[in-house]
Amino acid sequence: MLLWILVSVLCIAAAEQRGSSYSGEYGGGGGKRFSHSGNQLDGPITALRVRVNRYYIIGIQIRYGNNWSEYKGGTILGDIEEIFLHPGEHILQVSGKYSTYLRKLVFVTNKGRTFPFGKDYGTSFNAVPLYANTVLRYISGSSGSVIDAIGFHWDNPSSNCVHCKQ
Ligand code: MMA
Repeated sequence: MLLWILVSVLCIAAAEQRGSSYSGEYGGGGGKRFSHSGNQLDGPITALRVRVNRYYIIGIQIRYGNNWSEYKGGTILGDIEEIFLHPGEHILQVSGKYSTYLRKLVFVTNKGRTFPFGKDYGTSFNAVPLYANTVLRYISGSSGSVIDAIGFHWDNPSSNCVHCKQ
């Protein structure tokens, strides 16, 4: 009986922790691969920088906790747009468009805010987490002189930095 209770509790705990899912990859096959999987240890996503021109999402940089990721993409074309999230604000959905390269990104948060970047051109995608109460934790993709492709990794929200000294 005791063992049965223990097994049930462990199963419930495991089920509640389940949360990882992946959406993507959206875009073309060019560029060099990148992944921010290590950056998620710096904390939740707190800000975005997206470089856009009239055709493409040229580049992207994401702030995890207090640390900016490396910038990926082209460094010449376009204008950088920067968005800071509010404390406790998380990205719950990313839609967009691609045609050979990434053309448009629209980030939607749990505070009801929507941040669109780029151009309405190409094939649409709509990326959301598979499990309830999970959020965007990091991105991966391919880049060269623009962002060629992007994928979204969802998981339980992280509230702090795992590998920093607090
Ligand atoms: C570079 C190279 C390609 C990539 C494009 C667009 C100009 O070529 O890295 O592989 O597809 O940039 O990012």
